[in-house]
Formats: sequence, C-alpha cells, structure tokens
Amino acid sequence: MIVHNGHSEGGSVATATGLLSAIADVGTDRTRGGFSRHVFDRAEHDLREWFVEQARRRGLDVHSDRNGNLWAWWGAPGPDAVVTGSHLDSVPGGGAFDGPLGVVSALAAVDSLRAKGFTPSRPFAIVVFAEEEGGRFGIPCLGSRLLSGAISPDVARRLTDADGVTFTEAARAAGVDPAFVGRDEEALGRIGRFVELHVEQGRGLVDMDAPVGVAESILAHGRWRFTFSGQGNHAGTTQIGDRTDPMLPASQTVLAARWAASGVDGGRATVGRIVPNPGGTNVIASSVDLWLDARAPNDRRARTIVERITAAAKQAANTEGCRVTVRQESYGDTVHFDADLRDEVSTVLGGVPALPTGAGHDAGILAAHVPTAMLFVRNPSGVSHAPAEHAEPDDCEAGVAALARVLEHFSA
Ligand code: HGY
Ligand code: MN
Ligand code: MN
Ligand code: MN
Repeated sequence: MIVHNGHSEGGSVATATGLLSAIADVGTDRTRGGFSRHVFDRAEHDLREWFVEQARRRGLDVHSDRNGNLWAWWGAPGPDAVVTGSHLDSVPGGGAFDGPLGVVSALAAVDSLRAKGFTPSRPFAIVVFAEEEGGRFGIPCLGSRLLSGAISPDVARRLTDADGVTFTEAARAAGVDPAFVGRDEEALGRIGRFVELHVEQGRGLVDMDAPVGVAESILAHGRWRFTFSGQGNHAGTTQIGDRTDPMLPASQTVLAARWAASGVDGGRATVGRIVPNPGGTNVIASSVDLWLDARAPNDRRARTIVERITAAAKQAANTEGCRVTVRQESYGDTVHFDADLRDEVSTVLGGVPALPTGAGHDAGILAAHVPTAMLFVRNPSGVSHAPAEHAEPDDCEAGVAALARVLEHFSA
C-alpha cells in the first residue's frame, strides 16, 4: 500500500522523485524483479487510488471516462484543453519510470505553476491512460485506442488475459461498464493539445549530453501471434523420428526474427514471450504460442520483416509436420509528430534536441487526432522495460520544469 504522500518534506511543491518514491512499493514483482502493474489488477488499482488522492489534494476534479482512463481537471472541463499525462501500468517486471514519470511530473508541474501564482486561462487536465503497455490484454495503448476509436469495442471486450479473464469481466469488476467502451467524442473533442513527458527508452539524450529532449517520431510497430500445432506426447516413449514437436518451428522462428530484423535498416523484431501448451517438462507440447513484436522506421519495412519471419515459420512448421497460424494482434504506423508544435515546444524550452523513439506511446495514438508533443527525460542506463531503467533526480526535476514551462506556454 502507499506509505506516504510523496510530497517533498513540508513544502507545497512535490518533486517527481518524491512522488515516485511514494509508489515505489506498489506492484513490486519479487519473482521477475521490477514492477508488474497491469490494467485493473490490484497494483494498478492502488496506483489509480493514489493518483486520485494526489489530484484531489491539489484541488483537481477527477473522473474516469467510459474507457477507464482517468482525467484530473484543473478548473472546469472544456474545449481546447491543454492535456498532459501518461500511464501507470507497466510491462511484466518493468522499470519504475516508464509511464509513472509522466504522471508524477504532471502533478509536480501543477504544484510549481500554482506556487508561482499561475492559473490556466483555458481548460487543463492530467490524464492517466489505461493499459498502455498491453501487459494484460495484449493490445498496447488500449485506453487511448478505445478513446480515439482506433480499436473496435467488440474486439476489446473479447480480449482475454493469461488466466482467461476477459476485458469485459475485468473492466466490470473495476467499475468500468464494458457496454459503453469505445470512441469518446466528448473526451477526445475537448483536447486542444496533448503533451506527454516520458523517460527516454534509449541513450539518445546521454549521447547528446542533454537532460530533456522533444520527440520527432515513433517507429511503425505491431504485434503478431504465431500458433504452432503438433502432437502432444510422452517425452520418454516417443522416438525422435515419430515426433511433430511444435517447439522446433517456434525455436526456429525466434532465430528468424533476429536475422530478418538485422536485414532491414532500422528494423527490430523481438520474441519475448513463448507459451508451450501444456508446458510439462516430460511432455512434448501439443501447441506453442509465440508473440512477435516487430518495428521499423516505416510500415513497408516493418511488414517486410514480418513477411520474412512468417515464411521461415511456415517452412519450419512444414518440415516438422506441424501446422502454423499467424494473426496480427495490433499495429501502429510510423508517427511523425507535428513539426511546428515540436519546434514550438523546443523553442519554449530554449532549443532542446529532437530525437526519434522506438517505443510506442499514447501520444502516438493521439497524434492522429490532436496536436501532440512528447518530452523525454534522460535515462543514463539507456535500458527500459527492465528494472535497470533509470532517471537521475536532477534530470527528473529538469523534466518537471520543462513540462511546467510548456504547459504554461499553452495555457496562459
Ligand atoms: O512497447 C512500447 O513500445 C511501449 O513502451 N509501450
Ligand atoms: Mn513501455
Ligand atoms: Mn510508456
Ligand atoms: Mn507418466
């Protein structure tokens, strides 16, 4: 549970580091290390409650939209709003900063603006998007995709987690009526500009020796599910020549992912999750599910990578006498952030560097609908989606100051 409120000692202005330390024991994953906080699970629920309490303590009016995204309004909701925020959920065994840094920096930015007597002259909100990582139901940016209509409500409702719990059941248990999820014209229509602060998930700012940067693009990226079907059997009584073992083509597909991505400029392909069924040590699997994450600087290159991996998977399956099905589960084309807005943000900040990102973000989904910008905070480890992810307190505060300046610029 939350142990303290994260406010800096006695002051009225919180620090990002202080707020992060307040949630440092929520969703810690003793098995994997790092944090496992997934939409509508216990840990994410505790984080939501903490955020609501922090927002209310700042006089912000908080509500959940029909898709389970949280909105904290400084003043009345209204059109042409300046909106900032990010997500609180994580990948399994994720780092402390990916998502939460954007949320706590928004709270700290409100503190610092208020401390200097600033009041926004237009509607202003902090948003916390649901299931950005897709860590439970497999679709990244599920909350912002539902909000913007980028995924059909029926598809979302049928999603299931690793335990077979549907999004419908989990949403209902969390107080989100699944019958009403879907494009939210009112919430989307209110957003005048969206600015997301995020820890950098790479070493660009380290190499540029800069604490803060602005995003210029996001790679095209998608997720595919490969299912290899063979014949379950006994590990001891089945001769090698009598097997149709789906683990073989699955293993060859993992290797194919590496060489296919290496052959495409800027390409990336990852198999981070393989699930044999039934999964017994002395059992030849009857089927194997494998998830592929493929990314590239544009749609054509991403598709080329997946085509090459799929061809290798089919050939390997055929050789072993297995069947294979391949299903695309999510896709996001290359995002080029609005260059004028990006340059305006960089100018407001005195000329911070612009850099691309290989990581997807809710800002990437919203960029198709509203003027959107992203700020990155230096990550000296260059590592993300792992416990080693890091940002130094001074750089976190530089991020808060930059975010406050940008938000003030847009809401003055
Ligand atoms: O997977 C991603 O790129 C993001 O961190 N959700
Ligand atoms: Mn992430
Ligand atoms: Mn993130
Ligand atoms: Mn036996």
